[in-house]
Amino acid sequence: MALIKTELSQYIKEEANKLGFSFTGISAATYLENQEPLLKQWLQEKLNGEMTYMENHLEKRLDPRLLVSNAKSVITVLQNYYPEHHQSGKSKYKISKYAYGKDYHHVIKKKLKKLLACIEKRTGTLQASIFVDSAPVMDKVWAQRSGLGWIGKNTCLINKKIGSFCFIGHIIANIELEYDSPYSHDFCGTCTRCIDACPTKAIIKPYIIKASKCISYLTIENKRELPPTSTHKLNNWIFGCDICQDVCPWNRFAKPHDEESLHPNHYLLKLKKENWESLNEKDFNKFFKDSAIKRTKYKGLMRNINAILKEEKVSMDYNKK
Ligand code: B12
Ligand code: SF4
Ligand code: SF4
Repeated sequence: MALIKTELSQYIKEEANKLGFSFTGISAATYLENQEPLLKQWLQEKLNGEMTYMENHLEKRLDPRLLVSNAKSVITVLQNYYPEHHQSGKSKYKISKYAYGKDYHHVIKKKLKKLLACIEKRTGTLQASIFVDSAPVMDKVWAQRSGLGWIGKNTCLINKKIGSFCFIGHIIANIELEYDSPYSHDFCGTCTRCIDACPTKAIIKPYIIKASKCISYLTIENKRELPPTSTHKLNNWIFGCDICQDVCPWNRFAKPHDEESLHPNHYLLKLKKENWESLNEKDFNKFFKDSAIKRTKYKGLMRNINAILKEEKVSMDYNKK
């Protein structure tokens, strides 16, 4: 039986590798006891802003066996999304790298479906589900538990070989497998670059983020007008923010991914500020049909652009005085 588990686990990792996932790790599906106080504290302090979905299904978020009955294993994959070509120049509004290509939820789900089909060829039909930021699952914690990296002071999962520009996905299944050891080292050391560089001071303490201050939250999750105290800190970011990852020394080793679907949207790298400002809803829907950028909807994206424009006008008027 032990040999079967070892062989099957090895096979899963090889198939995941063939599908282009960067790394795969496996953990026993158990209750995340040590996460309960941390998650509850984060919610109690209202660090989730208005993301009320984070308050729901706490038991499921902490225990994958409540998501998939008889779950025994969490198979976690990392997908590198560090792009070869970046937006560059001052004439650009900035989009975070995770949204350059097709919506990662669909891209990874499709690949995980193929992986599950491979596993089922070996095992027969399983009780299993695929998760890509689509359900109450603590993605980074599972990646850390299955040895794929550590959670840095910027709160991102960092893999020593590819850095933090990677997505996380899982298959939770009712098969027993061979489990990897949790990642026990934290390679942040005395570094505080991410904390120092964050323009909104959203990393309120090492490893703790106040989401409602984060540009990613403000420009994507937030449904209201941007708080006037934040708009001069956006630094041209109109969808997400990569600053605390761009400054991270562990991303110096990031290598471009080769996942076709995640290559930058044809229009994205070309668009200059004036093109973004004059974008109409029809073109937005056409250009970003398959993109994660759709999450803000046209209205949200224009709200972000207009907030930056308004801020620029105020500072120009001030300088004229
Ligand atoms: C909510 C959310 C956000 C929120 C809050 C961010 C956050 N850190 O939670 C906002 C909107 C701000 C956000 C932004 C981004 N997100 Co997001 N987000 C999520 C989501 C849905 C849940 C994360 C979560 O559980 N938060 C709850 C709190 C409690 O968790 P936490 O901050 O990780 O807190 C832990 C630490 O505080 C720690 N802790 C507490 N006290 C202490 C003390 C010590 C000493 C230590 C060591 C630890 C510690 O324990 C807590 C629980 O583990 C996940 C998907 C998922 N289902 O997991 C994606 C996810 C985390 N996001 C992702 C991405 C890509 C981003 C962005 C990079 C997007 C962008 N470019 O704009 C930014 C990064 C900003 C940042 N620095 O984190 C990826 C991250 C991949 C990776 N390599 O880490 C995920 C995993 C999605 C995915 N499946 O790929 N996100
Ligand atoms: S994503 Fe940007 S705003 Fe959010 S914590 Fe990182 S640097 Fe700060
Ligand atoms: S910038 Fe430094 S402190 Fe922040 S996550 Fe990277 S290594 Fe850790």
